[in-house]
Amino acid sequence: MRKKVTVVGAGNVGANCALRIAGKELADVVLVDVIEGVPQGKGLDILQSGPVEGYDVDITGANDYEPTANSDIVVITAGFPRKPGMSRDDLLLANHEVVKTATEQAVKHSPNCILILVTNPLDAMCWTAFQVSKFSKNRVIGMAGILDTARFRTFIAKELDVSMENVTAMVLGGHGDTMVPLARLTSVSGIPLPELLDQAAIDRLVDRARNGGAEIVKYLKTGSAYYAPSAAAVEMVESILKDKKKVLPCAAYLDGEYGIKGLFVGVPVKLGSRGIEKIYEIKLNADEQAALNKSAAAVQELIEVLKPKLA
Ligand code: 2OP
Repeated sequence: MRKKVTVVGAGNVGANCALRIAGKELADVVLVDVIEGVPQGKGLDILQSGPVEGYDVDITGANDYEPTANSDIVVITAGFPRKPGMSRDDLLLANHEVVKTATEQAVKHSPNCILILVTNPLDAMCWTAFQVSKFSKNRVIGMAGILDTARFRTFIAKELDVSMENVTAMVLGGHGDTMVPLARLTSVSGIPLPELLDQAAIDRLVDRARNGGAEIVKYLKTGSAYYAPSAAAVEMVESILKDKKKVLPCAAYLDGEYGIKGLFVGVPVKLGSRGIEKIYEIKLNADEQAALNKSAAAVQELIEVLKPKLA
């Protein structure tokens, strides 16, 4: 039987997720949005690309969750995007309501699904979905680290004039200004980054990766990035559906790992058919742990605002 993925939110991120899932023939896709006609229209348009692109999956659009029943994965992208000058955290209360409703509905119709969150502020929205779904912690996962490392990898490849495919990178922490790119664990075909670039250059690239989302918002003016975010979310979908067990940086619920408890924060995880199958605890030096603690504290602040809303 074919796999089924629901994508909630038929905006730019959601539609591109649907397109990429179809392009890779990973699953049938149901695109859900509150705006009448938009998921149906985009769904049909993506479906009609099939004969040209050579994929054979079903794509449907809906304004309710009935057609999403028994999805294997639900990707939640719905929510308000940033405008220039806004931080991801400025979206907290509005997107909390969107994610709460989406989670309630998704879980009602697909009680056995795995939830992938994309909506910002990402780490806090994972917490909302986790509380509302009451799912086990391995089945609620946030997309951020793959995107943040993709940006870091891109900038490193450009700087060194090497293939992006050869650059692997590690970013920990929240998907925000306090994210923690780890140059020590970043390499080009195994060559540690600090052997290829001096500290000033590394700092410059770290800074650009950290502000990679804002850089694009500034250009677009009316919204945020969507090509790289959808590519990142679909890498997670693929690893889960094919049980590839890729080790990827994702937002995971920490229960004492890295000294952090009760929060979603970006860490390296193994993604397979059961969702998060392992959280890798890397030994951090004092500076790295301090930066991670600072990032976790920023996420905690948002959770404190949300807690009364779910009481
Ligand atoms: C970004 O970093 C939208 O959070 C997303 O571009």
